[in-house]
Amino acid sequence: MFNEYFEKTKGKPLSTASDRDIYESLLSFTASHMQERGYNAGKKKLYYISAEFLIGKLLSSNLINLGLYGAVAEELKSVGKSLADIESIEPEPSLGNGGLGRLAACFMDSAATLGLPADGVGLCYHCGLFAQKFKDNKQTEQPDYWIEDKNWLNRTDTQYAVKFKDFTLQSRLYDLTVTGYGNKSNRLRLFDAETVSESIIKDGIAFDKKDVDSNLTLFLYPDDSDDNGKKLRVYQQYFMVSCAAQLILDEAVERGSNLHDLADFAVVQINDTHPAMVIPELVRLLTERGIDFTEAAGIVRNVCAYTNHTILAEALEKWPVKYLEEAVPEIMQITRRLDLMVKGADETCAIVQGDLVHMAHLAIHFSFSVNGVAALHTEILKNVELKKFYDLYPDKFNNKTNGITFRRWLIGANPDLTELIRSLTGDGFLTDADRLKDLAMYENDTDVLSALDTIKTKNKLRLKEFLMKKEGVVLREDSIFDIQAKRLHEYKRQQLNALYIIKKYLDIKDGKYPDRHLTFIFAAKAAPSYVMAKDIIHLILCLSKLVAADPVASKYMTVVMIENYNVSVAEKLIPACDISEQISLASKEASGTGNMKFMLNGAVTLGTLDGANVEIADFVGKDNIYIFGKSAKEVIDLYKSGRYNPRALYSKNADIRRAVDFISDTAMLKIGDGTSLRRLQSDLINKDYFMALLDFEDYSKTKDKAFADYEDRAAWARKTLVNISKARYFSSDRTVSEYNREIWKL
Ligand code: 26V
Repeated sequence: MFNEYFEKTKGKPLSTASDRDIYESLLSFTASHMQERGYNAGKKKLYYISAEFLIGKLLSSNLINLGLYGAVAEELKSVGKSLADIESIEPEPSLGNGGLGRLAACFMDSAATLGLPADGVGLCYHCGLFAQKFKDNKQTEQPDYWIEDKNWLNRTDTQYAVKFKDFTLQSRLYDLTVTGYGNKSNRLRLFDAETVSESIIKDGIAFDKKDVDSNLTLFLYPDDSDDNGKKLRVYQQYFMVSCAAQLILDEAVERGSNLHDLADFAVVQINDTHPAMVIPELVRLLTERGIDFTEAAGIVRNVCAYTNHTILAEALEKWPVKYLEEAVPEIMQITRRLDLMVKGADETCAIVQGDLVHMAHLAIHFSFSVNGVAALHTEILKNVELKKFYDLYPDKFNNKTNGITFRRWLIGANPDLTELIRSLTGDGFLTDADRLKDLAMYENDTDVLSALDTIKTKNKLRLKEFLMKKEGVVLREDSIFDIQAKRLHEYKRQQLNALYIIKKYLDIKDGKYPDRHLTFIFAAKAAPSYVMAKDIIHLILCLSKLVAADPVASKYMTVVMIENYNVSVAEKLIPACDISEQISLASKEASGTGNMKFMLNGAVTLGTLDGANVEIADFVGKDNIYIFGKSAKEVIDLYKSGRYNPRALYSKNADIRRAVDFISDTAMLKIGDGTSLRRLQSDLINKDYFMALLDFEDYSKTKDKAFADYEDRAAWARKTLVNISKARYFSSDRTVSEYNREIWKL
């Protein structure tokens, strides 16, 4: 079919075309098929408002969902072309930081697949998150342009005026079609500001932060380490929610709402606090259209639902009153009136406290549902972090454990495993993940276990080839691939992993060799102004160089930090993984979703009892996961008592001291920057806020055990089979169905 389309539209045979020609033609071919599907419709519609949609490349996933992937791949193959090569031309839209944005993208896929009328609403960033480049073993940031002349965005005629205090910006809506697997489509509605200009970007990702009309949608999360950066985020957020609110009301009226009954026509999911200003903005627009303030506030409360994705205090947004007053005084005024409506005895639940607006408090008071993203996380919200709100509104709180779309993370990323499962259980699991339970009957089938092992090796070879081209590193496919891929943050504890690597390196120097070659892979971006995170990247890159240059150590281990982690890299990395590192300090990782992707692809988790790891552990059982470290309760108590003392651990434990001391060893200082390495070392000894030293011993012991167990190849393959089978619960189809049944009611 594509062959014919190409010849007709291009006037030449496919076999003579360049990969770029084919890519651009495939894009229009696919887009026209998506148009034909039509859109999910209904009286009530969900608006999932999010500052991030980490959608990844779209060609393959669109072809998969249209059911055309296999046929197009075959057609291309028959004329000597490869769909994988063609796909590599597509630029990846990096419209997210990590899990929160990727979750939004998975939900879009599932909602369309389930036939729910559900649109995503966000911003059309010109560069998205920065592109990461390593220079002198350090992270640098570059703009990441992704919008080419030929792209997936549909420019619409929809425009809204967004009024700030001193000026008005005109928006423009761009739609991205999201087609369900074998179903109709929904849309991702991305707003841009007409006046934005890429020409103001200078020297990496620097630009004039005060020039709001030129810079508003240039980047995702501009560096907010200074006041102008913070103000810019307020402008961005208001622009996003004002466009969203205008769109929601216009569409609801079009579907027959008189606005008093808005809750019968629209539900808004507020994805973390970034879109929380949609609450006062909806109130403003409803009063502008003649509804009285108190009724408007009630309507909005019945329309909005809020998802919390973090308990880290520094990530819970609080905006200075004066920024809001400077940007949109009317919204500040409305927020104060809303605050008065909920003023009770407890000052700590107020929305406006002193000179700060607590965005999470605004979202909780004026939503009908508040959810956490994994069972443990929701319990911590209810009983610790948001306890006072839970006491006020016990019925609002609920849990929705995250999920991932199997279309991208299994069919797309791991075609061989998909084929094996299909041959064993039939096609059903592609739309009904529960069917993966049928895999359990093969637990003792040696043919199946050895097929799993063969597929893993094939995926390792694919990763090897990819990294050879991308970074010039050479991996060994007979090695154990131990992978930690996620945002760089101290609570996720990449530094703990690095300390283990140092220990292994020093053991090897002492003549204690591992049974098998070990490959430690990291992939992570650090926020541009996050000094400690950048120091950790520097440590890992220095270790990687040190090991590679050592003739003995390099025989037993390899350390790789992949540049510019993104969805496409994840799709290569995850299917090749043996051991999935999920080692956050217990109580700190709200859920994690990488943990689910790794298990679905047959990796075994090495992790703490944190976030969704707790549920993973419950499902797979203790023989099929490696758990270590202090519990969430122990950690929370330790914070409360203020008794954590890393220096005492450092003094007492020789293994810890040896690893920590090595960070500033002369061998390291020869490669790295002494200021950065010593700063990190001193932080670990004197502060170690996320308690890496506390869990070091248990982590080392447990990791050694996992490496030893890997040598019983059949037993290991059985663990991978159990993980794949039990991953069924973590399908985002299940999560989205729960949201719909209990919150959205579409
Ligand atoms: C954001 C920031 C930004 C500034 C620097 C510090 C900092 C720390 C944390 C965050 C987190 C923002 C929210 C977020 O991405 N949460 C993630 O949401 C995922 C989907 O629910 C979940 O799986 C992850 O556990 C959670 O970290």
